[in-house]
Amino acid sequence: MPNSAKRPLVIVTRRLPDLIETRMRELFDARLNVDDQPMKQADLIAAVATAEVLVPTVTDRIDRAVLTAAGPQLKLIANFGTGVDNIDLDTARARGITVTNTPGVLTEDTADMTMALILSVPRRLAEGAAYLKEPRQQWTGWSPTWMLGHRIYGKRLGIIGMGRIGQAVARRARAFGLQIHYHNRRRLAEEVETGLEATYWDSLDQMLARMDIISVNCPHTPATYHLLSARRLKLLKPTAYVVNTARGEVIDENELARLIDAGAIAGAGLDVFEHEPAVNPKLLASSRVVALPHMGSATLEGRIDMGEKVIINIKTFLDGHSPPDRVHPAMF
Ligand code: 8YV
Repeated sequence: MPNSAKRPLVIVTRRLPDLIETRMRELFDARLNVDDQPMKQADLIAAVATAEVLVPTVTDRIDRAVLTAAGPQLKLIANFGTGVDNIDLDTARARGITVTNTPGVLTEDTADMTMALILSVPRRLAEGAAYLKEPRQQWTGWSPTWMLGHRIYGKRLGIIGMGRIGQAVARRARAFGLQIHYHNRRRLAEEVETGLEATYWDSLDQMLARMDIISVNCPHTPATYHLLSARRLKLLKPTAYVVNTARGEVIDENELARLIDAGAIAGAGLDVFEHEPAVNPKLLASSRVVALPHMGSATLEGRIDMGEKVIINIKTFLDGHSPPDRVHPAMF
């Protein structure tokens, strides 16, 4: 593109992989966040006053105040991420701003991390690893009754949210000998269900009461906020584990922490939290909780693929076409 041509102003709120930032600089008048400090609401409001395209992440709250402050030139929010619960979709639509996301490319990485947590918590992986590294502890050697966890083979896994990621978790879990159960807004097509050997539960309550491990894989929407409420968490067996790689808001985190503390739930593997970056101290203190700092899609390959998707969405949109990953509020 000749230097004299006016390139669209694209404001990116966080540092992205070098390869992606380089390409963005080539294609757009890209304003990048070299310090990678999360932007405050005031910074976002200032950004949308001039940006033609905004590229936010999960750490940016693109709420009504931000969207109302947007100038008429802001036409696209190309989210770097699949979840769009950070964006007020209704206000964006009302203001004629298109929203895109990055589905598909982080499915396998997130499913891997889910499987890692499903293995880690019942088998006490983090506890064992921390034990050896703790200088005050002195490992005296193998013992037949020490550090015993629980077998996952043959146990019942209940997946909440059987979209791309839920199904990828089911495929992995079957290979580990888990029985697959699921609850979803819509029942899967018969051939998909049969292929996964999955049992559908119309009633989430009934499924919860019978599972050994629960995996949360649904998006956070107004309908799924605290889907695992205090009442529902109490339906779980005291031997059950909860794994969440979706969004913290889907679980009543305080109640989960309280029930684990009280021995009413066996443990949890959590990659996401209700008030990130804050984490309930009870969860952090519990030896029965494996807590990760939102790492589900944190592979270099995944983040490059996400960046590629963002670029394709922006380019397609600016070329006057419907971007491939356009988000419609009704999808969530
Ligand atoms: C992303 C995620 O890293 O894409 C998502 O929905 O939860 C994460 O894995 C994050 O959202 C980036 O904005």
